[in-house]
Amino acid sequence: MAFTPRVFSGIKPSGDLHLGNYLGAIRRFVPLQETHETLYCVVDMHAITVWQDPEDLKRWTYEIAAAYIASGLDPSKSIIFNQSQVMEHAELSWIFNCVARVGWMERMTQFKDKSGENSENVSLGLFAYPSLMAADILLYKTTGVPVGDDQKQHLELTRDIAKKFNHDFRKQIKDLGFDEDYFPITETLATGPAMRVKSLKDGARKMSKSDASDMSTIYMMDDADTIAKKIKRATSDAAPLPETADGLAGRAEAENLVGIFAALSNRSVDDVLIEFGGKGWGAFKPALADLAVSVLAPIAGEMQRLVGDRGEMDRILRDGAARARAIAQPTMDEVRRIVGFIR
Ligand code: AQP
Repeated sequence: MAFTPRVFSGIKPSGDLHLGNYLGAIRRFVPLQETHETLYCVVDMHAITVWQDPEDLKRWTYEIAAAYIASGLDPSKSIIFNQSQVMEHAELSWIFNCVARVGWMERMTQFKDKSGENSENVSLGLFAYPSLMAADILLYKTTGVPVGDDQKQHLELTRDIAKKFNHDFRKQIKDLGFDEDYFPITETLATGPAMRVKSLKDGARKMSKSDASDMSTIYMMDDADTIAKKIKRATSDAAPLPETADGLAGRAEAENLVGIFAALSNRSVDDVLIEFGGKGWGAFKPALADLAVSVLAPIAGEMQRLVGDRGEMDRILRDGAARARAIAQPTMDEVRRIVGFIR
């Protein structure tokens, strides 16, 4: 059976959005709305796998939806919604909890990273997180997901769940009139080079919402002075910039800053180094700050406007949820029949 080319992705409202979320995720979502059916979700149910203050959760949910729209997602083309408004995510995730094996979850490196030494004491939801992610994706029979490297293992697990479901319920799926698989085997979508933005203070760590230091992270809603100050104080090294990308090897912080410049200006790293090779940080950092402000300031301005208009944001999220439900509900009706639930 041919599946409709459909894209799903989401961001957790677990902190203020940053440049990594923009370059690594949101910006890559935009062109896909021209070629695919697209669903972009604010995954609030994922966010609460670790403690979230309820007021912050709401604020960040609006902020992400606003960032999607301010960055170019069009609510009349893309379905923009928050996960908890479509309860079928939770229901399918429970069924997947009963399909997936504990050993599969135990192998997830992100769980090990996030739980650290404390794995007995984290929420059960954090452990089952990949099962909810599989439900997010498969509820819409998503064919492609634009994920970064950090999510590849979770996507692999989504495929394992789809394969096991398709296999375990082969007879019921056939009885329902499906010749082959019920769920697609979702692919990673290539959307150009995936930029991993690193902390401004440590080129070995990714820029993250939950970083304790504000100076490590450029937030999408930082003002121009704050962006300039953070870039000025970003960790760099004493050497001038090299002439080519090869010369960045072993210079993680330099590689990060040049990579950010290249991504923000849609140029290759080599091209950026043709301009800046041989120059010092005193020349490069102000140019990077100006560039970052020129890209982020208009988006931040539009985000401010949108988050200030709760009525409009609620309308967009409710409309998105209704359109998401229109796809999700027929799927869940079939899934219930496949597993043998009486309705
Ligand atoms: N530093 C980054 N560089 C590139 N892409 C990034 N993403 C996150 N950080 C970077 C991408 O943003 C999307 C949303 O991710 P998420 O909200 O589900 O959570 P995350 O990846 O765990 O992001 P954070 O910011 O690090 O959140 P916390 O601190 O709460 O865990 C994903 O597509 C991700 O690849």
